[in-house]
Amino acid sequence: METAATISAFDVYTLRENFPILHRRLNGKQLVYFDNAATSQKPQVVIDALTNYYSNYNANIHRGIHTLAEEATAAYEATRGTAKNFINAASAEEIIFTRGATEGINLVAYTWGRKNLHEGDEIIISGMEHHSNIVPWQIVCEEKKAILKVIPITPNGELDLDAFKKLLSSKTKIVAVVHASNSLGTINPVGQIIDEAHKAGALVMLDGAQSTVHLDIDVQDLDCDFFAFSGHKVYGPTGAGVLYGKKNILEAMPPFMGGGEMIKEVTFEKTTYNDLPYKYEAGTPNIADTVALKSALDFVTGTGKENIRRHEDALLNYATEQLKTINGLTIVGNAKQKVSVVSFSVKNIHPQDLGVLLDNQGIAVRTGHHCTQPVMDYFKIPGTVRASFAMYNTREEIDKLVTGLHKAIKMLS
Ligand code: 7TS
Repeated sequence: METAATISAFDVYTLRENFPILHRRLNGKQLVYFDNAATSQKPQVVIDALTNYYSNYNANIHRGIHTLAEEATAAYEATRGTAKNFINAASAEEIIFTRGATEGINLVAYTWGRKNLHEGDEIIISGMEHHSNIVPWQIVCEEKKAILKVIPITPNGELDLDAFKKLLSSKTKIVAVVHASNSLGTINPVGQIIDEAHKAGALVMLDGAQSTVHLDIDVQDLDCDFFAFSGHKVYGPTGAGVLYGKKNILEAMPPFMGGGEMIKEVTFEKTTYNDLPYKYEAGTPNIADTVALKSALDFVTGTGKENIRRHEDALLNYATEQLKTINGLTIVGNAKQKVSVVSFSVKNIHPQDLGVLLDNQGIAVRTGHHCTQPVMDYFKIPGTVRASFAMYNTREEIDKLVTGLHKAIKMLS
């Protein structure tokens, strides 16, 4: 089987051979997997990395002097180096391993938030946040009597930047926004948001759960203070993710969880904490999945983010064009800049009914509010059908979606 490194030009059919699950058949039909925004499928190199770890060098890390422990530690730390390069952090100390984006955001809200927020301080989020970039801030606001402000969205699914500028003040302590929306596809103008927020003296946390797989990420160029992503949306295993934070900010924050590994010395009188990044990695971490995350990031880099982006943009444009030809179908989220996510609703048909009928035809989409209930409230809809495309999807699969939708709509009308 070819690996990404051996693929010279971007050939989607060759690339697909790296993903064994794409051979799966459902109800006699070949699987069409369009739920990539929820989680992407895994290339063989990632599956092999997991098997290899458990078959050959499973051991606990950072504490053993035996060979297996040294090998496991080296592999775990190699992922840190790869992740640092993948998002262009200034140093590996700024890469904290987490379970995913949700844990990264919670870590910042609980540690930075608890230390730095006071009564009357303000946090700005946006109207298109995933619940995991809303609820942690609500919890810390309640505890610290801080105030949550929300950047409104516009009918085409973009952020209202004029309204954002008006929300900013010396009371704003942090702006936490999604880089690319999981339910609308919108790529937010985060460079501008970061500039404005910094001018007002606020920090910026980016939720990179959807952007990391599609866009080039350079946290130094962006100048964001925190950036969180989940490995499982970047072709890696579940349960392994990254929180980036600027070193001086991470150093000044209190730890998240207490336990082994995050300490230097423990006595009953006083405990001193470990250096970065270990201060935020209490207990035995998710070694296997973190080790395999390196293979996923290398696979993406080997395939080439630019190649992937070009392919996914073409899929997005083709799908948008084709879907628009369906009577009664409305695309929800028409931002100028989008990642390859298309949400839509069909007049008088519940999204879930469409989802079930598409599944019967072997087509996996997500339906519902996509953990962005305020977005659905804004558009006054119960939910959408969402097709989200990955590097391995094809135009033929989009044709199947369109045919499948025609069939489903006929049955439901
Ligand atoms: N932020 C955004 C923008 C997301 O899309 C998601 C997951 C998260 C945060 C949370 O990521 P996790 O890996 O910690 O769970 N989004 C979705 C989705 O759109 N469908 O399923 C999960």
